[in-house]
Amino acid sequence: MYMKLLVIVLFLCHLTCLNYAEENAEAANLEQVFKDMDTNGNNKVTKKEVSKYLQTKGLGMEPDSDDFKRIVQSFFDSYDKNKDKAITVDEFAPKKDEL
Ligand SMILES: [Ca+2]
Ligand SMILES: [Ca+2]
Repeated sequence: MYMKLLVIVLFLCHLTCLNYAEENAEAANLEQVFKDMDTNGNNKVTKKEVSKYLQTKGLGMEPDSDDFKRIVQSFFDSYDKNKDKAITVDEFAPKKDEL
């Protein structure tokens, strides 16, 4: 069960890695994923929004379970670079010209 979730997190990380190597189409995809996660549209994705998003992906996990919390936490650790407990679009889908 945990392995399955880990694969999903790795897949999301992989999407970000692709963003560095591939054309802007990949960045557009990431921005779309970001918008899907940012349910209140304030251009920041909170842990709560990540949890909701992952749940809608049909993981079939209890939101209060330790495994699920661990997944959300590792997702956050990967993307929240300045540790302000919110992921911005720049953190999630960095633009090439900022590298
Ligand atoms: Ca938000
Ligand atoms: Ca942040």
